[in-house]
Formats: sequence, structure tokens, C-alpha cells
Amino acid sequence: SFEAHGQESCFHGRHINPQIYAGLDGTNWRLKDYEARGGYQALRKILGADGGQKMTQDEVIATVKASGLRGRGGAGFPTGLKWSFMPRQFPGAKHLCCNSDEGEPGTFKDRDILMYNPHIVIEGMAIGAYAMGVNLAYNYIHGEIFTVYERFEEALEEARAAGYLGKNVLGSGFDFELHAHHGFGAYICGEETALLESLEGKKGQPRFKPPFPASYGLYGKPTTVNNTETFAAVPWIFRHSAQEYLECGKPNNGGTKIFSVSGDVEKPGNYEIPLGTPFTKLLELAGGVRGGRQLKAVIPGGSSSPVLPAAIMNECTMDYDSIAKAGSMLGSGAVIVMDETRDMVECLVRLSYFYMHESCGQCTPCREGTGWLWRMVHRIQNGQGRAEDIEKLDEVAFNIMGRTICALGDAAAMPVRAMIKHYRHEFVAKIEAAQAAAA
Ligand code: L3W
Ligand code: SF4
Repeated sequence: SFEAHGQESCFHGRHINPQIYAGLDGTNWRLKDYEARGGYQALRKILGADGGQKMTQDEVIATVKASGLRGRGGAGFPTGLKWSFMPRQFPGAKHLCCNSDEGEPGTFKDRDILMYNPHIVIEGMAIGAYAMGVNLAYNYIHGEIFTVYERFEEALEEARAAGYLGKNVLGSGFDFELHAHHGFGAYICGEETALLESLEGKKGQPRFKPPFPASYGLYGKPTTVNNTETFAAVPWIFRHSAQEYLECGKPNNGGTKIFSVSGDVEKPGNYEIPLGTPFTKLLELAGGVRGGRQLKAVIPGGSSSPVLPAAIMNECTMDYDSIAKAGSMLGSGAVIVMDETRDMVECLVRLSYFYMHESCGQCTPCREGTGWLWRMVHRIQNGQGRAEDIEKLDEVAFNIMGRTICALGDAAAMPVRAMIKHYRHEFVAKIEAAQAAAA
């Protein structure tokens, strides 16, 4: 059940300097518990609710910029900079959306944040809304995790009753309403513009960018979309300081990050650690490689990020810059560990099937290309590979990249190219075995 998964993933193993998971035991998610941990103090301080000086919107945005917080949904875009794009003087409605449509294979952090600490997301969103002059916000929650949606709804009720939501929040004159929206399980609705289309009640297909949501978003109004974990990181910054947050990580990579560690480890689960922690330390926290086997490879940031062999990964620290320098992406922080027994062609069959299945079909290179990728990898795996298939596979992947409306095309192509780059010999061996069998 989800409950069992959540218990395991949240509390399995240790967390280093936790900011989001601090003090959670699986039962203390309610408002009174959150307040006892210092919850809503950041919002109170910003709104001057306890007699202090109210912070200006510019001060709030400057603090988030100074913290070095980067978007936790995949792209690592600087949060304060994104907040500064919002045209605050725009007359009429502006919106804020939380992207909880977690669907990246390997990623399972946002559902745990919402399940075990929902108020931290509400508080982070309220702070963001105040800073950007937004009065109406939505949390778009992935369709296959209904329990999480129900939990968030309960938390919203508590926050409304306590005056953290609604008209005149904490007597500050700031009106803020927040609604949960339940998606239907399509991976593509996690792409921010497809999310907005879906929220408007349309088919969830990505829009061309630009215009970015900051200028043309929900119902055509200026909109900011941030990931669940990004909002969850915000209250800590104001309860402590931007400087402390930044120093917790490393330059340009502030704070802690939750890594969803899965695959061939002894203790799969969510681990919150400072950005910049060595990969070997994270692996150690997750109990090491299962059964004492050797590490073969790691997909460091969810299925969209290129695979890295063990020798490269063992030298990396877990932050945006180190993983990018090694040739991959920190992405959403889904660390998929593969041991020496893994068949890389088989892994790629599963990955490429996923992208073919989840392509929204809007643009030709992605719709047709993802099908080609899967069919070719599938036939290599099934002993029907041809000598020219490896080059063709790489060429199809190359021709998808940069030629599509959204990042799903690149996300389907990059893992294929990385697998061929690092594990070509495994593809060759399958094709040669097929040819030998046919001779
Ligand atoms: C205004 C500009 N706004 C950029 C905004 C933009 C967006 C953010 C980042 O993809 C990646 C993808 C997946 N004016 C702007 C601007 N923005 N320039 O900044 O934009 P972008 O295009 O770099 O990224 P993205 O489209 O948000 C996200 C990868 O993440 N990924 C996916 C993970 C999936 C999950 C999940 O299921 N939960 O996390 C993992 O690696 O492939 O590359 O907000 O509007 N000039
Ligand atoms: Fe749809 Fe794929 Fe085009 Fe994205 S790249 S819009 S998922 S067809």
C-alpha cells in the first residue's frame, strides 16, 4: 500500500541536516504538530503577524534569490529569479501552481512530502503567493496517488480554519486561496504547460514556449509553476536565513535535496542530504549495493537523465553542477542504482517503452521517434538485431533532440545515446549472438 511505501521511503535510513523531513515520524502531519515544529513562523514573520515589520515583496524575493534555492522538479532553475519574472503590476488575476504531478520513473519524493508534511508546502506556497502578488493558487496532484490528494485536502481545511488561508491572512490584508486539483496519471501533465492545459479542463498537451507561463499561463494570465519540494524548501530559509541555507549546500546549489534512491540497494527510500554530499555517502546511507555486489551504473536524476558508469559516479557529489559536469542531470533527484548483474539493453527496453507510451503525440519527431527507439531496442533485446541498428538508434535519438515542443523528446533520446556511449559492447554482443544463431 502507499502507507507502507511511505513509511519505508520516508524513514528508512538517516537524513543529514534535514530541513523538510526534520522531526517527522509518520503520524505528526497535522497543523498542531507542524506549528510545534516551528511551522507557519516564516509566514507570520513575513506578514508581520506578531507585531514585527512586514517584509516587502521585493525583500522576500531577494531572500529567496540569496539562498541559492533551485527548482527541485528537474531543471534546477533558480527559484528567486523565476519569482522575479512575475509581472506584479499586471492588472487582474495572476496565479501560482504547485507541480505535484510526480511521474518521472524513479521519483517518489513529492508524494511523501505531501503525505508527511503537507503544511510545509502550504506555507511555502503562501509565502510565494505573497511575494508575487497572487491571490489564487492550485496544487496539481498526480492522479495515481489519491490518498495524497485526500491528505492535502485535510491539511487545507486545517489551514483555512486557522486563518493561514482565505481572506485577510493573519490580519495582514493579504487574501490567499489555495485549491488541490487531482490529475489523472498522465506523465506529460508534469510538463508545466501541459499541467496548465489540464487544469483548464483541456487535453494535457504542452504549449509552445515562449511565451513562458510567467507571461501567459493559467487561463492566459501570468503564472508561476514550482515543484512541491521547491515550495517545501522555502519556510526554512525564512525561519533561519538565506545565508545559512546557502551554506548548507555549496555555492550555486543551496540547501538540502531529497534523493529517491531505488534499484539495487539494500535500503531504497527517500534521503534528504545537503547538496554537494558525495554520491558514495548517499549510497552508504541507502545500505550500499544489494547483496554485496559491485556497482555497475547509476541513473542520477530520474529516467530522463543519462546513465553514468560507476567509475564516474563514484567521483561525483550530489548537486546540479557536479552531475552536469559528469555528463548527466541531477533532474528530480531520482537515483536509480544498477548492480553488476544488470543487462543494460533490457533496462533500455523498459525506459524506451515508457517514453513511447507517454508521448502526447503532438509533434512528429517525438510521436514517431519514440516508437522507433522502442522497436529497435526491443528487437536487439529479442535476438533480432541487425548490424546497422546501433548507428540507426543513435541517429534516430539525435534527430529527436531539440526538435520537439517539450522536453519529453529529449528525455526519451538522451538515455538511449548515453547507453550506447557507455555500454555499446552490450548492444554489439546481443546483435552478434543473434547473427550467430541465425547463421
Ligand atoms: C520565464 C524565461 N521563465 C525558463 C522557466 C520555465 C520553467 C523553468 C525551467 O523541464 C526538466 C526536463 C525534464 N522566462 C524562462 C522561464 N523559464 N526560461 O524556468 O525551464 P526549462 O525549460 O529549463 O525546464 P522544464 O520544461 O521545466 C524540466 C527533467 O526536468 N526531468 C523531469 C522530471 C520529472 C519530474 C516529475 O515527474 N516530478 O520531476 C528530470 O530530469 O526532462 O529537462 O518553469 O517556465 N526566459
Ligand atoms: Fe508531446 Fe512529445 Fe511533442 Fe512533448 S515532445 S509535445 S510529449 S509529442
